[in-house]
Amino acid sequence: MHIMKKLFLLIFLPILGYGQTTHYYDWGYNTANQQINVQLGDTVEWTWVGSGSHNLVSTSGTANFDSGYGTVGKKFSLTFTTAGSTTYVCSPHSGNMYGAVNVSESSLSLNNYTKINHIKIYPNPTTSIVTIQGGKQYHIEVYTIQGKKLMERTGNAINMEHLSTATYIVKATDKSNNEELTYKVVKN
Ligand SMILES: [Cu+2]
Repeated sequence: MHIMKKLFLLIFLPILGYGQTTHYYDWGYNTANQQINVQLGDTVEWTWVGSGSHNLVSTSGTANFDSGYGTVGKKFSLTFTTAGSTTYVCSPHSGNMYGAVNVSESSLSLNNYTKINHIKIYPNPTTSIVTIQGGKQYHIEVYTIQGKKLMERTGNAINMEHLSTATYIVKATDKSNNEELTYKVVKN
């Protein structure tokens, strides 16, 4: 079963286009409140730095891990295949060595969402429907700021009426054109 699952991930994750980025972090006395945001399928690798002997153990959430103890130069890496957050600590130094890995299930790159588009979306803020200027047919997706996909449809407008008051990411793609527009939309 375990081998089948690994095989499945190896074969299908690339096809489905999940992120496969490796994120590198230090792990030592001065690593309080690490917040590591990754995409499903990404790997996080920690490297032990500084003095002391430390472990890295999950305390709650979707993943379960225990690196065992090590000293400077030790590495521990993990690929995250379930969406959600997992908190972790170094057992003897949980006051100043702790953090969370937040795994989002979408392929939305949160680094890109502030990029300025010359095509407008309106109205923004909105109370219901937002329209992308130009009348083209897009694949429109709405995400939370954390990258969780909430809705999608094809067209040049989408109705956000039932969503609660917050800021959302609206992504519009036109594959025929390699066009990808990303907006921050405020829902009132
Ligand atoms: Cu420690």
